[in-house]
Amino acid sequence: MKSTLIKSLLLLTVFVGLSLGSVGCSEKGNASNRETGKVIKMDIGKMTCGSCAYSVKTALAKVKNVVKADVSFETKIAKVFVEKGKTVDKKELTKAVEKIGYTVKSIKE
Ligand SMILES: [Cu+2]
Repeated sequence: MKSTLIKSLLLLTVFVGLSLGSVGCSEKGNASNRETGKVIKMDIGKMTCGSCAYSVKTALAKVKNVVKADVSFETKIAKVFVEKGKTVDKKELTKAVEKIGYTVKSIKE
């Protein structure tokens, strides 16, 4: 009986540990508290579904000085939020999109 209790306590600890771990994971790459300044709008080509839009969003968010990116599959528009007081290299944004197989039809601030 006693060993069963220990086993369930152990399982509970593992479970709690795992759920805490996944919470930490989902917060990775969070926009945190960086303020956004300018917004760059990009017209993205070759997206065929919502998951394409998500891939583009993830790629854009990794570019230097980008706080976050919003990509709409419906409008094919990507909005890139630049960190306040910083600049983002448009060539880097284009490269990030093309690297994963999509195209940039236009890009403007
Ligand atoms: Cu897709």
